[in-house]
Amino acid sequence: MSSSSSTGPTGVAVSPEVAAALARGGAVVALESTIICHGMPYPKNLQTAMEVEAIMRENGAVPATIAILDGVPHVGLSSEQLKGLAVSGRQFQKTARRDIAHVVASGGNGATTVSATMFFAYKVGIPIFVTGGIGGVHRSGEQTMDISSDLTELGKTPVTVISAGVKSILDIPRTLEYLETQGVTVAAYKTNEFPAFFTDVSGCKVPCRVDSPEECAKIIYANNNLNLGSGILIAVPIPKEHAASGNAIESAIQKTLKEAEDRNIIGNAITPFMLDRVKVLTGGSSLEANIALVKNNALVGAKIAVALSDLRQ
Ligand code: PSU
Ligand code: MN
Repeated sequence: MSSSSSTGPTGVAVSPEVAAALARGGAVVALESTIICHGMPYPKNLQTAMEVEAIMRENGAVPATIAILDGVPHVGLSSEQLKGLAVSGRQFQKTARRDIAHVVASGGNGATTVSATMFFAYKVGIPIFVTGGIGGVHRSGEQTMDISSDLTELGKTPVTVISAGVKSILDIPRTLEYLETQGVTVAAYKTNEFPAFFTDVSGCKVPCRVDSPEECAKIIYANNNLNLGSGILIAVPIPKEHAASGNAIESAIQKTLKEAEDRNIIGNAITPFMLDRVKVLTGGSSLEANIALVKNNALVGAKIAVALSDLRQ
């Protein structure tokens, strides 16, 4: 998969559109590629990725999807590259921070998770990143120590991640505890409760509530001004009309957790396995909910990016 982007001294290829927007201080929003290759089936993954990019452009922000192509990290993909990614799906290696060096060294194709996407976004100067859900502390994580590197990345990389919270396939209270330990600012958008991806309820209160894109931009600005060095998580609840039935999802999750245990699925295979099985068990309604919340996050993320760009002018 070749590209028209030029690879700078950092070894990262930035697309001309993204490079131009960054140079003029315009609004740019990073997007991950694991959600495309491992989180959704073809062709819905491609449709969603294209719609998300379109929503951002309509709202004044330049989208920058991040992936590793033939060993070269790319920030901003052409439509052909995006299609290649969506069609290849699982042939692209799920690439978290720990996998980056190996995928690059071997000339491989990598779909970046939240941790790897944050790393590259920060490297090229993109302050905001939109996704669906982040990884977290897995249920029984206190025994398995399966804690997503997304959480440590948020602790050490000053990028703001917009997500619909974390799925209840994870241990939400422990995820929030871990984020606190890592010093991550966690804010919920127009709510006092941390959302649980498919639903707006988790039973967990957030330390901070924000009610507008401008308010989010001010927090990001303060974080940068003080050189805090840590990230920010803005949790946007799924729009009410798309919220899946909490009970149906929870019973699918319980079944799937049992299956994963019986089949000894562990490590980085758990999240894609759970997503896929929950989708099947809910008759596809979890996928539709997933698509709706990603698009909503794209809208909110674009508005925050524009507000931040205005604040910096
Ligand atoms: N949660 C979702 N969809 C996803 C992921 C998480 O609802 O696609 C992906 C993201 O790329 C996230 C990664 O960074 O899974 C976390 O994987 P792990 O749990 O192995 O750290
Ligand atoms: Mn893990």
